[in-house]
Amino acid sequence: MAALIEIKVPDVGNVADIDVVDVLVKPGDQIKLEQTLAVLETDKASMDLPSSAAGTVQEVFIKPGDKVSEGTLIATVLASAEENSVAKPEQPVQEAVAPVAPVSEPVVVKPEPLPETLTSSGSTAAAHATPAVRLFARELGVDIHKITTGGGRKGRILKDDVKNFVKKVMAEGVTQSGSGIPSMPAVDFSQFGDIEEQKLSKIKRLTGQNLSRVWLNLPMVTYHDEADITEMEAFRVALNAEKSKDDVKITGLVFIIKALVSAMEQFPQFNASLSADGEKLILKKYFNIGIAVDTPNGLVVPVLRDVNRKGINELTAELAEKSNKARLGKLMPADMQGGCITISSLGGIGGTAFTPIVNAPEVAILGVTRAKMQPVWNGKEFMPRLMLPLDLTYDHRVIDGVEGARFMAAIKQYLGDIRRLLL
Ligand code: CAO
Repeated sequence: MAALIEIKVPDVGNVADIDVVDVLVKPGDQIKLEQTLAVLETDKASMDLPSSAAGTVQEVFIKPGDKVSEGTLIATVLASAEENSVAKPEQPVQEAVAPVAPVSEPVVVKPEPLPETLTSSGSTAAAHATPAVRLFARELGVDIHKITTGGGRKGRILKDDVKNFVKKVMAEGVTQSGSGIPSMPAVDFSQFGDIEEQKLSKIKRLTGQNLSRVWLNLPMVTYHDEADITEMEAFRVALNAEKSKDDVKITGLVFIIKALVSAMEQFPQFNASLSADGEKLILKKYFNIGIAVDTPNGLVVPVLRDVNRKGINELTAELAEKSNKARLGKLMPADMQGGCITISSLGGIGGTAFTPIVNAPEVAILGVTRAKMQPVWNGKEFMPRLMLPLDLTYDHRVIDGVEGARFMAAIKQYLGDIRRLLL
């Protein structure tokens, strides 16, 4: 005698609105006892929902994307007495509650041969995993076929298996130029106290992406030194004293820009970019300097063009104009293109040193922090000298450590005696 059995979501421990990620049966399917009907997912675990009856599926009441809770009707199954040991055929319609197996707990990681890479096993066979898990693997750049056995029912590959696979490969140090790096886990900070969410500005998001790309692709070294700018500062103060109160004041940054360009003329490999295939150095015959400007919306880098052909006053006016435009959000894309080296100056704020990140495809960036009067030994006595901390980060594929030190020595020499900028 046949009986129609309703299969519902059982007690899943106070969790409501569980996502249905996959439904594996349709009306007319012959199913066995314990066969998986659907895959459910909470933010903590994914669960196979096995059938508590064998027979023919009559109707399915859920689809991927639905949310279910305890007691939600999953399907009806027409079960014969012979096929069923669990169902009670004497009852014409029976309410059967399917046990839910939390397949991700405990996570069973089966030993597997050491993979050469995360991707590309060459296999085209369908992996034993739900579409959601396959998508998750694809997003991480993992070829799911490389995961030979999963911790789920009948070896089904689960999200945790993919995560563990990535962790294992990363631990072995097998990466492909940064691809497949696992993303940071999402943390619900509200469990620790009050929080507020703030959307990042577009500039911040794009800058963040670019900085991460540079960080992952460039082997960078930062070299620190100090320049004696005592005389330069006296000259700057004297120049500003000649200006009327409406004139734009000259800051030390303009001298640093000139000194940097003179050093670039002396060391052409700093005014260069590596070709995309890494085979050639492209040397530039123009001298454009990017200036990192702090704005309410984030960091932008306007470019001062042909600095080698401009004097201190012209550069002062241009720096003021471009940094004002930057703060008002009025820079055009062309204002920010074609830079050769960037300067990031925090000198107006403070600091003793930092490690700026190269604005690739440039090969170096000069960081500046606050100048400070210091006692400097001249061989006979300590003299008060105004010392300017400088930080040079360079792409080590292009610049050797010695070249970096020589380049910095040249900048120091120009700043130490600005008459040399005329030579
Ligand atoms: N040592 C001591 N004083 C310094 C100094 C230094 N290295 N650099 C600047 N100052 C002084 C200036 O002389 C000026 O003094 P007064 O107010 O007495 O005239 C004051 O600090 C403010 O200078 P400034 O910052 O307005 O001008 P600037 O030409 O030095 O810099 C700009 C212009 C646009 C670079 C700067 O305003 C700015 O935005 N800096 C932030 C850069 C940034 O965000 N970098 C990113 C870091 S992370 O990648």
